[in-house]
Parts: sequence; structure tokens; C-alpha cells
Amino acid sequence: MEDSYSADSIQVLEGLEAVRKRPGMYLGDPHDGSALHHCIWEVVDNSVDEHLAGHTDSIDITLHSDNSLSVRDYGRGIPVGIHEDYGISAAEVIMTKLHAGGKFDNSSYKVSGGLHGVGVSAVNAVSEWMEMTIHRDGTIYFQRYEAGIPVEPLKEIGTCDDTGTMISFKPDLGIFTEVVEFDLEEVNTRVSETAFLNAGLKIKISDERSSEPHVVEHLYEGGLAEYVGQLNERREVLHAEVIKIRGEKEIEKGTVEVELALQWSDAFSESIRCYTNIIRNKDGGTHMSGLRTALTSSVNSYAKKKNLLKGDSLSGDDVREGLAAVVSVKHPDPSFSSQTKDKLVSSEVTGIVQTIVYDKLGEFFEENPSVAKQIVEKAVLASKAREAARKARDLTRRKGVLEGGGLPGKLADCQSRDPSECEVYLVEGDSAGGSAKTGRDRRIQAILPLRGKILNVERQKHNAAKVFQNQEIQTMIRALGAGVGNNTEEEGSFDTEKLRYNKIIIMTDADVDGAHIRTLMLTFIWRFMRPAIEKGHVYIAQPPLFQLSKGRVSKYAFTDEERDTILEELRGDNPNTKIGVQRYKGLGEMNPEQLWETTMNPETRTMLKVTVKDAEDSDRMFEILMGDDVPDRRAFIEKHAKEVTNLDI
Ligand code: 0RA
Repeated sequence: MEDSYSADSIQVLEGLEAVRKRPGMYLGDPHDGSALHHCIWEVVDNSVDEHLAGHTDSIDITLHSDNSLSVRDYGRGIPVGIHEDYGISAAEVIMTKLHAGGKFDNSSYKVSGGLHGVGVSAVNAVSEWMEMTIHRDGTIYFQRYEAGIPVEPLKEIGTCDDTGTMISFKPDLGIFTEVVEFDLEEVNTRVSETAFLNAGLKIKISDERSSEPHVVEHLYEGGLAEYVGQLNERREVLHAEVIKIRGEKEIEKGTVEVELALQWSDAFSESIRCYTNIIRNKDGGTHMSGLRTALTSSVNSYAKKKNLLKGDSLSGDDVREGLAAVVSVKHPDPSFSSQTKDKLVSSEVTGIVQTIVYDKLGEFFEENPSVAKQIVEKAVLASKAREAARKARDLTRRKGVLEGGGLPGKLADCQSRDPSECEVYLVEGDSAGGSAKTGRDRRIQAILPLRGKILNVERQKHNAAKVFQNQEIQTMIRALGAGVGNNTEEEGSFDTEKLRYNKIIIMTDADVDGAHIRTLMLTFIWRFMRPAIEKGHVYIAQPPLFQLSKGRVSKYAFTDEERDTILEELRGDNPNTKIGVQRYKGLGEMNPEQLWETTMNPETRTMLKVTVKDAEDSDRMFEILMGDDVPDRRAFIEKHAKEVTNLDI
């Protein structure tokens, strides 16, 4: 007995040591904040499981000012009895043994689960300290751990008349670096998602880190339907009521439960979010494909039956245009394509979701003919717009060919024909274009001056033909040489393989107008050449805001703060030196040498790479930022002022 106890303890220590040595393997990147936040979800998910098992309706999360965090639930409390195999309390086993999670409760499977499902013990291992307080059988139990190791055995510290568990922990800053503080926005987003997926579960977040504590409560009785309502919050919806679908199917290992909510709006994009056992599958998977197939077939069959369709069948893209949907599948034993659970691969789910959606959506259409008609009409419109866009696009292509070679006259091309080393500057205005042409490295840098404000394509959602007829847009398409259109399966669509330049660099003035023009260009690229952004070909040049000169020395500053630092530096010990400060209002004010030196020289320049964290968020951003709803836009810009100036999409 004694021997086996100590052997097990050693095993436990080795397990925790492995997590401390390689946190990345268990929790994600310990530097960029992903592992740090993953710790929260590992702990919260245990309480969510307790809710799913029917024992708690509320969870409280508190962010404390010492950067520790606690999670309280009102469930059964972690079992405290001595564990047969280990000779220590079951609670201590859960807290110190990797993967000890749901082993104690065979009556229900663990539904929710962290990203890697490593359990709370992994969080314990990477915590400076962790404290567990259990209310159970009228007694309060407590145990503290440091770096995952118990300071003393579980002890009784008082009495109570409720039940539940509270876990508090402080991330060990010997392990986490760079991003070391919990991000309220990130916590809030994920918590709201969890609350939407668990109708009736109240999750309260209290942030005590600032002098004015901040409390937010998430409780959605409407569940997924309310979630979809929120996705469409700023959109014009086609039907007021969100469509709700539920169903289940027995498989060998248990029951697969399927729940969906759907609502169409007049938006251009589709947003479908997929979950398995409360975990987001960012890349979809078999539930997504089941839904897609069922949508296409049920809309088409209804349209045909009611004679609402003249020509060809509607495509999946047509049917899904403007759709917001959430699919939540609960599965006793799901398989994913990777550790991070980004994609569900359990093949039986395709058919299960497909059958349920096809049947229930068909019933819904029959019972709500006016809604059904609107959905079909919207898809027909989408199909017509797509066809018109295709024709206009082909015309643009043919015209390019007819005009000989297809390169626009305005393009000052580079000499190299090796796209991997070539870059093209999309420059605002002819005068800046002139400086850029003179200043560039003509071997690898091409310049394309664009005149004035290019068309706001976001306002031409249903009129793609107009987009293709636009002069500046045609010029851009022909210069880049990679086609146009985001439907990569269609011939002539944008294809990064054909791109004539590895880097597309947007260079506009560092003022409000410049920012606007840059956004117009980005909107066009996002809506019509998205792979260029997704594959990292798009950059934003960073021209300086100031030139500071003292005698023959001249320096450039890109921000106000930098200007002040350089001023101090140049003044040295003599505060009275009156330094020359020139503020650049536009690129045109710089001579070619200055433009080269500050903004274009690949050896010294800084550029922003345009990246997409979340395509859906970017879609929404462009919808709001460039769409026609003015009050919405103002509210959005006020809320996201910082991101908008950085144009980090
Ligand atoms: C194992 C078994 C039981 C409850 C729990 C774990 C449990 C774990 C956590 C973690 C956070 N909150 C929690 N609440 C419960 C069931 C014990 C029983 O049968 O009473």
C-alpha cells in the first residue's frame, strides 16, 4: 500500500513536470496568450459539465487584481472521499493527475471539454498557486497547491448549507511570457458563446482589476436562436423569427443530439458556426457539410415544387448567401481532424444532420410559405447577381486580352519576371505615383498609381457588374494578373498562383483621406481577391509623419511619441537647440529619395502585413465600415477606433 502510494505520487509529479516543461504541448502557446486563456476554459468547462449533468444553473468567474482568477459553481462539489487506488482524496487526484477529469462519474459522459481536454491538473501545474474550495455535505473543504504540488492534504475549514466548487489560480509567470494578463474581451466573447450554447445557464464575469469593477452577466434563455439573433444584430433580416431545428439519432455509442438555429438577412456573406460538445469547430466538418447539403436540396426542392424557379437549380452559394446559422452537435465519442478540434470528422454526423435539417426545414417551409418564398427569392437574386458578375468579369478579361497583353498603361512595371521577388505599390494619386516611380528599385518594384477614391464595392453588393466596369478596378485586376472573384473553383477566379507580384503594397497618405482610400482598396481586395489576403500577399506601407532635422542630420518619425523621443535625442544636453520639424501631409511632399529611404527601401522600411484572424469578423467589419448604415458605422468606429486606424482586419 505504502509502496504503491509513493510510486503513484512520483508518477503524478512526473506528469505535472511534463506540463511545466512543455506547456505548449498541453495548453497551447505560453507566450501569445493562447495557453493563458486556455487555462480559464479548462477550469470553466468542468463547471459547464456540472451544468450539463443538471446540477448548476450558474457559474461566477472573477478576475482578481493580482492577476489570479476564480471560477465558482453551485454543483455537487468535487468528491472528497479517499480514492481507492491512490489513498488520497478524489479531489486531489483530479487536481494533480493528468486526464483524471470525468473518471469518477460513469453515469454521464463528459460533454464539454477544453481545447485539448487535458483537465484542470494541467492548469494546476502551470499555476504559481491554485486553491480549491469545496462545499459538500454541509462542510467546506480546502486545499492549496503551489506549482501543482499540494501544500497540505485536503482539510475541513468550516460548515455551509450550499454545495459547489470554487477553483482559484494564479498563472506562473515563469511559464507565461509576453501576454500575461487575462483579456476581458476574449473572456467575454468565449463566455457569451458558452452561455448561448447552454440556454438557461447564467455566467457572471466580474473584473476587479481596475478601480471601477466591471460586472457582466450572460444568460440566454433563447439559446442558439438568440445567438443567431445576435449575429444578425446589425443586419436587415428576411424573416423576424429565427428557424429552430432539433433532432437526435441513436448510434452504437449512445445518442447524437443535433440542434440548429437559422436566419437569413440581406447580407452578402454567410456566417455558419459549428460546435461539437460545446467546442467551436472553426473549420466546420461533417455537421457543416450535412447542413450545407440539406440546405441546398431543401430550398431547391421547395422552389421547384412551388414553381418559384425558372432556370437552373440554385447553387449552395446562392442558397447560403446572407445566412447566419449555428449548429450544435452533442456526440458521445466524436473524432476531430486535430488536437485543436478545429474540424469534426465523425462521418456518421453528415447523414444525421442532413436528414434532420432536410425534414425539419421542409416542414418549416410548408408551414411558413411567406418566409419560404422570401428565402427562395433571395437565393434567386443571388444567383442572378452571380451570373451577371461572371459575365461582366469575363468581359473585363476579354477586353484586357484585346487591348494587347493586358497590362494597363498606367502601370510602371518592374524588370524582373520572377513574381517571388516582385512587388507592386498601389499608390494614391498621380503625384505620389511620380515620386514613387522615380524613387523605386525598378528591378523589383512596380508602381500603379490609382486616381482618387476607388469605388466602394460594399455598396454594390447586388451590382457586381458595376464593379467590373469601374476603370480603376479594371486597372488593378489587369496589373495583378491573377483574375478576380472569390469562388476559386470557377474559371477566371482569383488565383494567387498567377499573381504577378508576391507583395501587393497599399501606399496612401498618412491622413484621414488616405485611410479612407486604403479601406476602399482593402474592401475591394477582401470581396473580390480574398485569397491574396488569406495567403499573406497584402501589405500596408508606413510612410513617416515627421522629418526632424538638425544641421545635416535628418531623422524620420512614424508616430507622435517617436517624434518626441527623437527630439529629445537630437537636443542632447542642450534643451534650447530649435530643431526643424516637418510634418508630412501627403506622400507627394516627399521627394523620390525621401520616399525610397523612409517607405520603400526593403532593407529599412516597416510595413504592416494584412492578416485575417477571423474571416467572419472581417466580413462584419467591412459590412459595417463600408455599408450604407451611417449610425451603425459611427457606433462601430467609436468602439473600434484603435483597430480601424491600424486597419488590422
Ligand atoms: C467528479 C464527480 C462528481 C462531480 C465532479 C467531478 C465535479 C467536478 C467539478 C469541477 C468543478 N466543479 C465541479 N463539480 C463537480 C460527482 C460527484 C457526486 O456524485 O456527487
